[in-house]
Amino acid sequence: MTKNKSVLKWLEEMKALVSPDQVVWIDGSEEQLEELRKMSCDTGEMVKLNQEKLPGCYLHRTHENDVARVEARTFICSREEKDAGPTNNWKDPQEMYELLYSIAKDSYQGKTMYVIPYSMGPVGSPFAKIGYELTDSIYVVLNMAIMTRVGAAVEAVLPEDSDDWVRGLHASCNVDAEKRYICHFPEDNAIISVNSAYGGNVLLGKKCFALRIASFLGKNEGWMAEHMLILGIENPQGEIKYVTAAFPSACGKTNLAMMIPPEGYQAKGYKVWTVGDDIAWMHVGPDGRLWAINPENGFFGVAPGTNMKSNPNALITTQKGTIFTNVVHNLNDNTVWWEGLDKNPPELGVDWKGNPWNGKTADQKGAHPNSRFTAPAKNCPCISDQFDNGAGVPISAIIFGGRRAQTTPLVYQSRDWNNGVFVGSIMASETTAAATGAVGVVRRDPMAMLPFCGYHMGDYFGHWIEMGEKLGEKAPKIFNVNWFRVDDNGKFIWPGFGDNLRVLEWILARCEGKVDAVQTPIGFTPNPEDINLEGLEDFDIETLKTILEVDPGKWAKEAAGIEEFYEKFGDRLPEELKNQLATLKENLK
Ligand code: OXD
Ligand code: MN
Repeated sequence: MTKNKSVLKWLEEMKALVSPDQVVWIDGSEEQLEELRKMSCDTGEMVKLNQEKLPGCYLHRTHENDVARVEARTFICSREEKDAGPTNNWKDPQEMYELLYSIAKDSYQGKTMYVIPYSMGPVGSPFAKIGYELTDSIYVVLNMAIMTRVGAAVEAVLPEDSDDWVRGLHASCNVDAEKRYICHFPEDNAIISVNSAYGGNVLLGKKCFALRIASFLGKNEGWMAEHMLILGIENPQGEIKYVTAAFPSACGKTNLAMMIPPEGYQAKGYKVWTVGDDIAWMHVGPDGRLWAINPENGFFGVAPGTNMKSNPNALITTQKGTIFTNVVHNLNDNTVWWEGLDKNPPELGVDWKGNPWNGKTADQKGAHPNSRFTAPAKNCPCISDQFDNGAGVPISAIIFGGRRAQTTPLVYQSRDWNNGVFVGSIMASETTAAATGAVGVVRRDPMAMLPFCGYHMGDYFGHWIEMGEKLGEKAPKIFNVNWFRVDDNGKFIWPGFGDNLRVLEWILARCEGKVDAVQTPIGFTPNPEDINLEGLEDFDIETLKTILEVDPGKWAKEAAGIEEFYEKFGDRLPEELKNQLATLKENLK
């Protein structure tokens, strides 16, 4: 238990507010966690799975109305409304404290308050930050113990008089969807989440702290908190280069982060190493380059669609010490199942709602589409040996991407940093009408941060530009990829998955100045012969050309869409980005 004065003072205030029967301090020991696992099985909160097949694994079901992040009920409570910006919901902090405190009041009566000291980033890293989460849920404690570093070791590195830590209060209350609020108070370093018990809303270290609060801290302190995977690519000479990549949710970030190189690449000695699958904190290092750490300690991945073909590394990662949420309980052997795991759904199953479910006859999905695994990063067969390095890894390239049936080529490189910021700011995904070949509705999601930026997005773009000025010549190169172009039948053209390494290879070759490229109105695209297609079946250079194409007509429409989107930001849109848009239009003439 800490001696930090501000922590203890806050704790007393929160205890007086929520009135727990007792307070338990999480020390991070295996004994304590094991005791909690037992207690949660006794109450039915979790189910212990087959320990021979899935050692240390458990199943949990959330309330039916509480299965995903709730963007409409997520608020940035900055003092001034204009500081939250046009892309966030805003409420006045005083009003919200009053409302949230009235909801949370006495809500721990008859319950235990768990105090979780946690570190985002390796404990003691100069880039790590500390948070305290108070929760009434053992499920939250056990998930936090996987997703973050928790316990006494964290407290040992927080000086007694430091106020540099994030306050997090979680109260499950009655999981009443009408009174559910996920609120951030950036100026107070505080998060309050009430009436939910679902991961993204209640594991406060993740989206709430590591993105929303941290993006605000990053702006003020001169670093960046981004919704990005971090990946190391080792070449046959044993050199490892690191890239980060931002994609909107459901574009395969975890798959890219854990990809398996194509056979030909494996034979030559290429390897891929995972540093992170969701969040990157990036700082200018002592050598002037950009260095990234993954602030998390586990993966909170979407289960459906994860299988030995799509992402074997992720599946293997979930085979021990994992908490599954809202998947199918396979009663045949007390294991789990989800759509897309294999073609053998259990006949004797329980669906995510807790009802008997026969996968052979059911006409409804057994696992919730947003069902999850919470798995320790150290289980991952391709986890990087730099994962725990508090200094992070140096970043050669930053990659943006989205799901676009047309318009956006397989890959292009921005002309320079500011052009790259523009490329990130116009990121978009289409709603997946792709299957029918129709072009879906475009949803802009700048840097994949739309739901996660804790302040005005116009200022966020400005912060990116400032970071580029700091980095100068040493700035990573910025690229955009699109694995999702479709043919006239709506079929994906690029094979994706491990073959994406072919594109990453070109990206690294560009970073090292090893290949030329074609100048287009939007940036540089590859000379088709510079993408290695060796070993690819049913895919030739002519097909490649079709997905490298930049159609000025489609881009003119895109520019009009960008202009409309940019209007939202008013005078907080940096001049540099206005100029970038003007240049794009000019280039398309
Ligand atoms: C996530 C998300 O859960 O981005 O990581 O939605
Ligand atoms: Mn995410």
